[in-house]
Amino acid sequence: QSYKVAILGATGAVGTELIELLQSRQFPVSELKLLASPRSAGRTLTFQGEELPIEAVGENSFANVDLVLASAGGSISKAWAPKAVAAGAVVIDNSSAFRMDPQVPLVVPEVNPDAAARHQGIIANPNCTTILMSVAIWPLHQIQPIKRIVAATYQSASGAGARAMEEVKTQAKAILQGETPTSEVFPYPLAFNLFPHNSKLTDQGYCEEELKMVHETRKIFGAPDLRITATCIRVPVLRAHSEAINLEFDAPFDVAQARELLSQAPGVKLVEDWQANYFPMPIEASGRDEVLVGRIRQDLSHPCGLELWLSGDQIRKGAALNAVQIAELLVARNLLQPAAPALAT
Ligand code: A2P
Ligand code: 11C
Repeated sequence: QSYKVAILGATGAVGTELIELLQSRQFPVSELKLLASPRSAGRTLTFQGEELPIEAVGENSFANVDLVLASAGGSISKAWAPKAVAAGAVVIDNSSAFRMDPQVPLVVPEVNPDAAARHQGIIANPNCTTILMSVAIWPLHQIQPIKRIVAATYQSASGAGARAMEEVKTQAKAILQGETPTSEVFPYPLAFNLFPHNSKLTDQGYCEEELKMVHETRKIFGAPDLRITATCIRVPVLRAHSEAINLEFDAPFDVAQARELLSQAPGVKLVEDWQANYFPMPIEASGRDEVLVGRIRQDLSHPCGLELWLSGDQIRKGAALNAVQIAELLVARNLLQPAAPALAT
């Protein structure tokens, strides 16, 4: 069986990766629809050697579509996902629009694949920093429940989209030519700089990105009381996020056991050469499917603490790959079925 698939946001950083992944992973596509804003209508993108037209998303875009992979931002998903579901499609949504909706499963296939079975038309793809952290720490949480997580992130430009990636390159060129860089996507120049994540600040003193790590991780892990705090920082890296993660358990976690577990964990690649001071780096994570994890060590300040460091491709596992893996899971478990009409509205 093969499926009629639509990509909403096909021209974006995640959208173009979705096209590549459907092709390289040989997802059973009978027809692919590329949807974006009216700005892109009429342009084409290549899929399986064929030039496909990009259409402006509209009322008729989802007729007979089985699966929508949406990555055009929260407001676009809010506007179009319910319509796609009403038209009989299953939507895997990469935006934050539905993630915390109790009716909507939030899925990382390595962690909570069974949650997908509860879908009522929409399945949410978590925030990229949350996905990367979840894949790396879930195998440890299985052995000994994590009590508290303290995370600091080093997030690439790609998290803010294709224009943001171009902006950093343009800024870097300007600076190297002795010019003053300008910023449009980001609030400040990112090239040769860094700043706290540019998402909205809440009155708790955390930005939305930091709170996503808190709430989404709890939902994915089914651990509503897990204590999590995060500091999210944007760094001048193009497409892979890195994270320094401190974990606290009820009892000491043996470092050798943690290393052994992570060397075999799905979606993880252990990258550690202590002699060479060689650990995960964003340039090596870029373009790879696995989350690179290393620098696993005992927390000197706490007998029950463990430290680790990771880098993962924000566009692939942090977004497009996770969404395609969810789609593959739906196919494998025969869950790519329209929602019951009563639930679809
Ligand atoms: P477009 O290229 O036509 O603007 P990124 O996250 O890399 O910035 O990409 C955002 C994606 O969302 C792009 O594919 C973009 O299409 C799409 N998009 C933005 N606004 C709309 C809209 N109003 N309707 C449909 N797609 C949109
Ligand atoms: C970033 N994680 O790196 C963000 C981008 O909730 O999906 C994606 C925001 C989201 O800026």
